[in-house]
Amino acid sequence: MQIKVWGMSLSGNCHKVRLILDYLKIPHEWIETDLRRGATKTPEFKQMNPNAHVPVAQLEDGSFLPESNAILYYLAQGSAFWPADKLSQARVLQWMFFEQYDHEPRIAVNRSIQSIANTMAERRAEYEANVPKGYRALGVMESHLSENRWFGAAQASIADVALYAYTHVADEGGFSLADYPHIRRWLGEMEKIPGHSRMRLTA
Ligand SMILES: N[C@@H](CCC(=O)N[C@@H](CS)C(=O)NCC(=O)O)C(=O)O
Repeated sequence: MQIKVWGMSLSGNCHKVRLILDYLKIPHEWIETDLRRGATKTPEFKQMNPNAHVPVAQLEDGSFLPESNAILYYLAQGSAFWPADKLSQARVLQWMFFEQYDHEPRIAVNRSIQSIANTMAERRAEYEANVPKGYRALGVMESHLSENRWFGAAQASIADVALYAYTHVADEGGFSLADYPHIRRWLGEMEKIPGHSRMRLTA
């Protein structure tokens, strides 16, 4: 069967999946799922992902796979976005774990508070605590990119896709990239990949 993806177009975790599908021209059905309307909290949705998060992919065999970076890994097998040698594979995973632990919880959460869920009034303390932590993660990326063209491998990989998702809209969470020229250079290179798209707040 054709791959199906339940995703919200405003979510960077979901946009990662859209990017790899489009880069690799993988036929799929996208089922727009708006978590702000409770779409991830229904019993039917929790049958697919008991953790009640998008994205979720339904694979060729009918089974369900949640977690954006696991979906990237599955879809990129056999393509240039998953390197062949063991050390590069480990480096790609290194940056994907960094993305989920150090980057996304700051950059994506502040974007949600400021621009998606609009919960600044209730969550200002959390937002402010995330500011230095988010800039710290951006600093780690900037330092890496001052000496490397890509994250993890000699060419664009799923580590770049994972990190692109929320970095290119960091301003929507109040993070300025003005002092991060290497990150801006890398974002520009990502945007040249055939099939590329940016997220839009109005999606
Ligand atoms: N680690 C997960 C995180 C997924 C996640 O946080 N999804 C959010 C949207 S970006 C969600 O579905 N939240 C549901 C909710 O808050 O009700 C992944 O990378 O897929």
